[in-house]
Amino acid sequence: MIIKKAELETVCGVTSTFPQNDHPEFAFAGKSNVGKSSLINGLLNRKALARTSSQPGKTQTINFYHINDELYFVDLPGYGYAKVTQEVKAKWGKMIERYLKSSDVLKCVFLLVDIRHEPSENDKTMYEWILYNGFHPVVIATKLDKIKRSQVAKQVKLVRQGLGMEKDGILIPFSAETKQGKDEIWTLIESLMGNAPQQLEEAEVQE
Ligand SMILES: Nc1nc2c(ncn2[C@@H]2O[C@H](COP(=O)(O)OP(=O)(O)O)[C@@H](O)[C@H]2O)c(=O)[nH]1
Ligand SMILES: [Mg+2]
Repeated sequence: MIIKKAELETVCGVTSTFPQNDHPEFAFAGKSNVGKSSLINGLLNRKALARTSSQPGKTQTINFYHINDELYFVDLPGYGYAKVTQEVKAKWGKMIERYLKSSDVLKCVFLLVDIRHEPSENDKTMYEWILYNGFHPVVIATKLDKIKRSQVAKQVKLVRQGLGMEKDGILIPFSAETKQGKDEIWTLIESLMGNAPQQLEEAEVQE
């Protein structure tokens, strides 16, 4: 996709009403510092549209980026940030759940995990939560440049097993440094843009 325009259109906090967008939405979830902002910037060829930070836990909002007046990237708040209270974590969780349940145009939820590590309990919970809300999570294993090529297959297996991924679940390794994985992610997004939302497809199957 050629990115002609990308702008932060809406920022939602815990008490906000979410926008009723007409264009397809693609959401990004993952723990703080996993590389979510770097992925969004990388996909959009921008250096700093989404804020990257070595201080995790700053993003406490759901940010809607409108791209080419055609689609949205939805940056969900990072979880697993140790320095916030249980109460704050619960509020973020509720906000994410409210979004997953309420969007009529959400096509796909990307779950980011660090390719170097075994997924955490929080990662597993998020994976199951996305499934529970009717979506098949697409896993992006970030920071691919930080491991040796010879380690990739082993780490991919560790992530797949750690999350308990479905057999046909999609996992794409990605590096914000080398941009490896970028074309694959865009191909997937473009293929889903014309589709009905997953939740609707499933509802139709049940009828
Ligand atoms: N080497 C490397 N560093 C990365 C990659 N992605 C993110 N980072 C670094 O990890 C830190 C957190 O990234 P950020 O995108 O802010 O994570 P977020 O909290 O999930 O939005 C920053 O210092 C980034 O430069 C990657 O693919 N490779
Ligand atoms: Mg971020």
